[in-house]
Amino acid sequence: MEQKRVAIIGSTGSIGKQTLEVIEHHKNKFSVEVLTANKQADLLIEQALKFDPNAVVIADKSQYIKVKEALSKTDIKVFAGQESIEDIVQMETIDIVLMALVGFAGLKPTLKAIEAGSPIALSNKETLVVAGELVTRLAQENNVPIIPVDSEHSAIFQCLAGEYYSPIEKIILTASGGPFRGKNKDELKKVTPEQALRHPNWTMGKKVTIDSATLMNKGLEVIEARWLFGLDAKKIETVVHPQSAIHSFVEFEDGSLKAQLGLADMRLPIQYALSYPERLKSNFPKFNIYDYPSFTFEKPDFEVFKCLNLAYQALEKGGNIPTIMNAANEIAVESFLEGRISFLDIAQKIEMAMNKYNFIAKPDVNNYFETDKEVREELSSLLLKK
Ligand code: MN3
Repeated sequence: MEQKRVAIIGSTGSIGKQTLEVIEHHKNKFSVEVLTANKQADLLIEQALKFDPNAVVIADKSQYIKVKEALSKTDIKVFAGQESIEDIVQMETIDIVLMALVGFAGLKPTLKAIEAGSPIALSNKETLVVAGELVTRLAQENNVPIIPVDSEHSAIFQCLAGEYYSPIEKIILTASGGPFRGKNKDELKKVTPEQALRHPNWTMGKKVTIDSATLMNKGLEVIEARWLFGLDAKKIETVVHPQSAIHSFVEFEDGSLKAQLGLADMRLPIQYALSYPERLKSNFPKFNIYDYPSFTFEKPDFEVFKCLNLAYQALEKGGNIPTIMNAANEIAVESFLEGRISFLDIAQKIEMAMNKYNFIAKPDVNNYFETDKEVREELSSLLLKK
């Protein structure tokens, strides 16, 4: 494998940092071409000095001078602003873009990277949730591979290697169940953000950790899978598997079931997405089957964890409904973290939004952005601190 030049969009977040760990382990295979950060200028500077990229972007313009000065003794180019992230993904020297932004913010740079023809290792699931039809169609037209980083989708992607002509009966996405597995509605009424942030198996950013507690994360992943693998919603199931050892299953029409197993360590799917179609030797801790004397499986509780249900409904209705659902979820999660709404309110706010805003059956690119903006602005003024 020739050395790949990697652009990490969102390098100071959880996935971005783990991507740099992978690259550090495989310096002969990968080099860092671009790093971008939203606000964390100090960490961006530290990463830039260590990995010597061609260019960095700090989205927060007020920190441009700070970054520029800190890197003045290097030949690293420094840019600022959201627009610069959209421009930089089109740089010709990029071999693969690792898209690690969180939320709707990932959509525009992903569309720009597709336009430029860069392969994309996609960690940002919301991009496919809000505009999956558009993103996958453009990727196909531009011949751009989208390689999943999300562990469940990476598992399915790995199970499908070499199965190009094999008809799929269904895929089964595994879910850990989060910190509130087995709880009823009464018990969930008063849970705090601190409790919701205590995920049993995975260490992740705040947004996805809360999404895991509500099971919205699994709902988003169902929609993500629909677009990545071109499957009907009826062929996408979810199962609660508290050990988080099996990262997902594919069942073929002949009845054969394939699964991918590994530790709950995002560095493995990140590395696979970067090295695909090759596999690289890894120095990270490895899975030991004797640490897992039993695997258990439970049906998810769609009544208590209503968000999962809402996601299936959004997928079925299609159009801009998933966009509405996603925007409402992002604001509701933020509001819950601010202590302004309760845990169970999250699903309620999302459901209200899904019923309230105008349905557009066949959205164009502007409709997606307008829908997101409308929902986000209105709910922010209602649910967030001023
Ligand atoms: Mn996942």
